[in-house]
Amino acid sequence: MPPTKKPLVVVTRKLPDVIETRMMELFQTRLNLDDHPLSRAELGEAMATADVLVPTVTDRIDAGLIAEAGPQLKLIANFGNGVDHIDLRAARERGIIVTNTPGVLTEDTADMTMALILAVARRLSEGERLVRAGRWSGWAPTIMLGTRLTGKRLGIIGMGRIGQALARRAKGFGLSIHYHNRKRVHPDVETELEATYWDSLDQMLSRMDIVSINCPRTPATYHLLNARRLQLLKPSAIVVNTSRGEVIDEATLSRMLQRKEIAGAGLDVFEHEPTIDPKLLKLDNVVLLPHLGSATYEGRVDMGEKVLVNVKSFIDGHTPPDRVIQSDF
Ligand code: 8YV
Repeated sequence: MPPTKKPLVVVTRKLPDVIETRMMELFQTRLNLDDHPLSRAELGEAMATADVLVPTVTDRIDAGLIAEAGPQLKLIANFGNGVDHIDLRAARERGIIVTNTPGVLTEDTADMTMALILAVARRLSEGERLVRAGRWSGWAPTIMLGTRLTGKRLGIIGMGRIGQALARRAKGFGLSIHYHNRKRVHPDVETELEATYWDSLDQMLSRMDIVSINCPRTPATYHLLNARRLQLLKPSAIVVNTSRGEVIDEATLSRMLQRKEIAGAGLDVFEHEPTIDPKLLKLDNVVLLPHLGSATYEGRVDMGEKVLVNVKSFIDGHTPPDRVIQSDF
């Protein structure tokens, strides 16, 4: 009997070596060795030939691309938690299963969110720039004063895994925890986190010292912080985003930061990555990171292992554990 052909798995970006090695042992795998972001044409070719596509956040898989998929493509096993770059409806209509990598980047992303809160409140990047530029003329009682965290109110938008992990950390820094979520979390979680639930996002926004975006980007959360809502914030407020840029109206946020209508922002994600509103680049009261929320070695390996399990279980004829189900979008 001729050996059965192994399914072709196409991976769009460079993954940790240990994951790529295992991937090649298990499947017929096409890697992206030089790690360039795939063009639309390259993605189309991948969709036309792959049995399984392993994309990342840098691949926009819209309805047009899904229409170009060959009949053999049955699984899109995303390397990443957020699946907003994939048209889930088009995938479902075409009978393609989509999986993601939940749970393994919670702690890393919560760490980065806390780091951004501290960095903005205590002016870390600004101070570092001052020292490196050779402009520090010595200690003085009133230079570069920041804002104390203890006793302030943190409003978390999206109290899922990452929101809760952030709340645990923030409590340790003496912040009081407030949140807005589609659904109120279990009373035991509220008790543990001493968290106050706000049914009205508008009312919460106007009372917070720090606001952190931790909800996924879905059609319902696009520009959730629009101009009207941003104007509800106190002028002393700090906004932090480690979710997706599209949840905030970036142009309005930049303008308000420039005019000091909002005190500061810590942004790890942007509306048009990797392009950033040029106004933001000129501001001292913002800390800007290149989408590093889950960027730890351990996190990337864990994400890769999740992808391997999803692909393997699918190929073996089982339902992959991290199937993104319809109610998720
Ligand atoms: C990932 C993320 O780095 O998983 C996510 O949703 O935002 C990031 O932490 C990226 O999306 C990988 O595709």
